[in-house]
Amino acid sequence: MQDKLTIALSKGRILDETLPLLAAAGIEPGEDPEASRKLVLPTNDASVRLVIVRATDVPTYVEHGGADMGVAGKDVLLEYGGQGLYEPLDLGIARCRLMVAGEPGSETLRRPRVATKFVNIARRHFAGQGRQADLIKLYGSMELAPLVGLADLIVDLVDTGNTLRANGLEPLESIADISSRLVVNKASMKVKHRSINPFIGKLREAVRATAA
Ligand code: PRT
Ligand code: MG
Repeated sequence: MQDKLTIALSKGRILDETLPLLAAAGIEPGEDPEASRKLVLPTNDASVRLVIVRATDVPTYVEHGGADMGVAGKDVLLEYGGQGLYEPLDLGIARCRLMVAGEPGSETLRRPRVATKFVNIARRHFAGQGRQADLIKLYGSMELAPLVGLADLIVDLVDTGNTLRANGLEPLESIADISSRLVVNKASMKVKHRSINPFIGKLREAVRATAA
């Protein structure tokens, strides 16, 4: 018997870049997930369905069994933390860097105020340097914070650097290289390994073919 598999994805760049890999692994949604308002999407494989969740909710769904598998940015996984998930495959998509940024000269401040949505990552980063920092949690538009005096530095994702430049900010330090990962629920990995292992194998092949 075929195991039923639920895969959690988020709209936007992760969905855009995951769909071609899923297609190469033989899985295609019945309708365009980006256009659809449905949160549960059947696929051409009757045993596989996609669920659409917020990017930051993917680890929660997968850890607690709302989905067997999911695709999440390494940034989201580092911030989420914990040992509750398997992370068997780097999909090599949605690449960017987690960086400390600010106005030129801000790197030397003794006790910077740091605005970020990645408070756990930022706390670990500054603590690891033995540096004091006051963290300010934001949910978006981190680049604005230094411009209005809310913070001295930000910790944010940087791809082309255009957003930083457009706001007079500079990348100051790199924290981590980011790409999206396949994550798997630990119980599913045991109970449904007959379906999940071949699926991971096909995805791995698709990633390899894309990289080549
Ligand atoms: O949008 P929502 O709040 O629902 O969730 P989200 O913002 O987490 O989702 P989404 O789709 O924006 O990002 C999903 C994942 O894509 C992230 O978790 C990262 O792993 C990855 N990713 C890759 C990026 C970027 N590149 C990226 N450039 N996520 C965000 N950005 C943003 C960045 O925050 C900054 O505002 O793009 C801006 C910088 O881009 P450049 O090119 O101007 O440097
Ligand atoms: Mg976003």
